[in-house]
Amino acid sequence: MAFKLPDLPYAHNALEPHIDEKTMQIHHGKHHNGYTNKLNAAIEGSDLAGKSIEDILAGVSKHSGGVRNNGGGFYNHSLFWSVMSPNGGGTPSGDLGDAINKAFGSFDGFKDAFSAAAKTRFGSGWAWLIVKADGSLAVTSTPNQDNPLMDIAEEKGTPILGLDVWEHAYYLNYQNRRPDYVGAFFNVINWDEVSKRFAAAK
Ligand code: MN3
Repeated sequence: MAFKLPDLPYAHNALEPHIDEKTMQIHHGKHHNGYTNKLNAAIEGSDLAGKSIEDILAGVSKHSGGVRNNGGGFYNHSLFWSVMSPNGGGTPSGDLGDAINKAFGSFDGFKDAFSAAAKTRFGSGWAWLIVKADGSLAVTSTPNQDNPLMDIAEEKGTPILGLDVWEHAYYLNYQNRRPDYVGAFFNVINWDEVSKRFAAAK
């Protein structure tokens, strides 16, 4: 069973003005689609065909660069679309809000840590909010299409929020102004979805 490009859960223009329609069309229809097709090609006929993407990523050090890059690209973007919403923004409440306050002192403490991770990731990569093995939260970042599920990750955990800081994610609208894109992302974060992922990961 091959991996399938997930549909966007909203229209391409739904996240405007924070993320523009053209970027979403290319990002989902070209980039994410490309990772999906290349992942399928990389695992076709191998013992990875039929495994879950999480299982593949957990043992990625044993696989080819194509599996690492495209498996990461497939997983990361699938998560990314789901943690954004045109009705997003604000602050998380409930268990997730409490866990963020415990880990970072306050929501602003979290926002500062996550923004710093996104802005200082050199070149292409991702910023993450992860649930560690002990159930606590941490902010981390990874290069390229790596992610914290991979056995090669410096800091491992279950990602519940991710921000793509590859230039293809923001260049049309923000050019070199990555910090503006990172700031705008907070207006579209789908905290209901992040809370669900937190509950499932604990
Ligand atoms: Mn991308």
